[in-house]
Amino acid sequence: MGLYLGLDSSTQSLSALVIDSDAGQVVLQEAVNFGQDLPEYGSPQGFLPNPDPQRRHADPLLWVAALELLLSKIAKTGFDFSAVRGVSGSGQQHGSVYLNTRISDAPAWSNATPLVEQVRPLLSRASAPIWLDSSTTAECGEIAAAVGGDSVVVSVTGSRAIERFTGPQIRKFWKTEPEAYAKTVEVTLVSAFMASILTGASAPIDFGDGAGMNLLDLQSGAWSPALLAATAPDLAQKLLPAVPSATRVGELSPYFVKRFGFAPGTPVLAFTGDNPSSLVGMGATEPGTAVISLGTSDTVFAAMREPRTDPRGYGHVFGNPAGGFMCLIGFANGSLAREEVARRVGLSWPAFEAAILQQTNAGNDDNSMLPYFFPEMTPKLLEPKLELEGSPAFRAFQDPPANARAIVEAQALSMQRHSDWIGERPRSVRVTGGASKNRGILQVIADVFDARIETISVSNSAALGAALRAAHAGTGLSWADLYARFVVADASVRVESSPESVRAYAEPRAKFARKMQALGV
Ligand code: XUL
Repeated sequence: MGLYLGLDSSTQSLSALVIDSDAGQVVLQEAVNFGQDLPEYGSPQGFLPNPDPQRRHADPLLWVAALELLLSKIAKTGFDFSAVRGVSGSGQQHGSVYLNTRISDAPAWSNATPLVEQVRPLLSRASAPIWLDSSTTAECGEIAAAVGGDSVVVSVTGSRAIERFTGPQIRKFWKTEPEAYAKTVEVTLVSAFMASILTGASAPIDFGDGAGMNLLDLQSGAWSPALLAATAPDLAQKLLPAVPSATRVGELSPYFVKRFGFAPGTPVLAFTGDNPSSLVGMGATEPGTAVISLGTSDTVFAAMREPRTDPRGYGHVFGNPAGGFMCLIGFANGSLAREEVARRVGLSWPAFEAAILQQTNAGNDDNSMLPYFFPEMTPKLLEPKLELEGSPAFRAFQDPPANARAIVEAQALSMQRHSDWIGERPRSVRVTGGASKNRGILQVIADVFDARIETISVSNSAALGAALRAAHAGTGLSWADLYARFVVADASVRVESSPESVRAYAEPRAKFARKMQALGV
């Protein structure tokens, strides 16, 4: 049997998923919820509460405790860990852990003491800033200025200097706690930290997650000397060289072998970021298939043949775990904005769907919307920007069907415009997330992108991606073989574009572009 374990250390939970590569089946899924299962860490939402909404830190020991608890929970089900042939994982991106001793230089994990107590003395910083932290605007400006502007940061690292990215966070740590920074011998990411705990040795950061630091030179795969210097002193010595995602970073430490019965020598593949891992879990590592995740916020991600960067500076480029690169573009006005329209015009969710499918047409009779009910990251708008253009009833939010279609069309046009720089026109778009059940939304995306829409019934694409990566390395099965077994599109939800509707979007697309230009974004 070939069992492969994937772990995903996300903001609110740590989850495990085991696949049987021979049988083509997911054989186990288990999770630990940080707030519910580990209340003693005082992090109901996975991070330490702080009155400052910009400051979001988590306790790295919470993640270590969660790992032990998760494996104990799995052990209780009678699962035979000795059948696992490989392990990989993913982590919430950008979050950073600071160590005063490299884990490779620390004593081997002892089975006589809880792991948390062995890791605690190794931390040079008690908390880890995570991706929800937005407190580093000053540091972003300083880093960009030091290297010649944001366009330089984009062209080297694939993203502008961004508050949640690791480089600006490291710089802030150096500025505010210089002594603790000086005592830090290694800075690592959530993903590589978890791999280090499992192997009992310092696991390197992979290209997938490393690209979310504003430090990695995408072309060379090495830390950029200019960005290192702009970020904090002596940073080069505190980072292990980044590695391709397919690197075997070690084997499970004897601690896990003894405690849970894993086979000695079980290989551990580099951990990566949760978004690169989801690219695998969604079966989208080949260019031509894009993924749209419709959640509280919306995300578009896709594999890229070449390391292009977004000339407008909103998108990000990360490493594709299957090789090459991927883009990721985030939109803050996702479901919250759709729900706000539904609420204003009094449409239930089924009526919202019917309004798009049955009561309106592509192009919406020239009724259009700038859909920014809340501040937006793509394009960057610090203030809400809601503008309606069209009939008087539409402008007064008194034409429910047209109002419903308008928000969805504007969001789809925005997703297309802001992903056009990747230079790949997706032939198929895989849509996930709560709103992917809405066929009206799927049809609009199909017509705006002129692509086939598929939905994939994978509940945890990051953990599945991790298990698939471990299986790819362990079995030699091709990605195509693994996807055929584990990432199957729901045959009942196939939405094709309609040539007539595709044509109808030419003018709305041009109009949307003019609106963006008028806003200067
Ligand atoms: C990506 C990002 C988030 C986290 C969530 O840039 O910040 O998607 O990875 O875990």
